[in-house]
Amino acid sequence: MMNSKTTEQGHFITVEGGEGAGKSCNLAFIQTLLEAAGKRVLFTREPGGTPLGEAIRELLLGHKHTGMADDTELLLMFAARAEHLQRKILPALEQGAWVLCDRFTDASFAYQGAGRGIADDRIALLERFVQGELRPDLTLLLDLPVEIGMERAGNRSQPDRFEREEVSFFEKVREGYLRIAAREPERVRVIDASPALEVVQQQIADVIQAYLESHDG
Ligand code: Z5A
Repeated sequence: MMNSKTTEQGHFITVEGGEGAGKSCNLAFIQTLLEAAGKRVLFTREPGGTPLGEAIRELLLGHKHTGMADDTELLLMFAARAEHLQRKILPALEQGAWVLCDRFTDASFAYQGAGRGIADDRIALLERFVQGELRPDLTLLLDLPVEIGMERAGNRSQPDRFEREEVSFFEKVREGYLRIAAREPERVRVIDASPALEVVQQQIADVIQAYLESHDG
């Protein structure tokens, strides 16, 4: 699907990272860069992005179901994703928008796979079922040591169900993300998110600029 793109079809860009990696501030920066290049951008997020998806997000991140089984967590992520794809992402791409998404399926491999221990091939089964051949065109992975991320995120008054996990969980998530990046270096560009914001944003601007130059037609 996305790999045999026509000129009218949009582009699908995702941003990933561990706890406190700085996705929120950098997503706004990426949107600005794309819009300055004349692209029509649809910003969205996972889990969520649609009314039903946001309701599923509440179930996943809230504290009502703290003992949720790992498979349930994974299936809810993909249920929200199916809705998101059908109702929002695919129609936007078909209309030529640049979809900028805060997390996508790499997060399922990192959190439910590497973090919770669900085998990659089981996740890949759902990926194929829900997405077919669709994969992001470009993914920016904001990477930083877990302690720095936790320190940055630490000021939140109400940690969600994931943010209550141990350091060891987030170490596994980070390793999971880095394995994906090592496997798919063309798609997944690793950004060192540990220095000052302007240094991080310079790296991001370079990646976006290079992507725009190689895909503008
Ligand atoms: N999840 C999953 O398990 N499986 C899936 O398939 C999907 C998701 C799709 C919700 O995600 C949870 O869902 C997530 C994974 C799981 N759980 N966790 N953890 P989320 O993306 O909504 O939640 P989040 O990861 O906690 O994101 P966040 O709260 O938006 O954090 P962030 O965007 O990465 O960080 P930030 O708020 O931009 O920055 C944190 C602080 O650091 C803030 O005060 C900034 O001003 C500061 N900051 C940022 N950059 C810098 C630099 N460079 N220097 C100094 N300070 C900085």
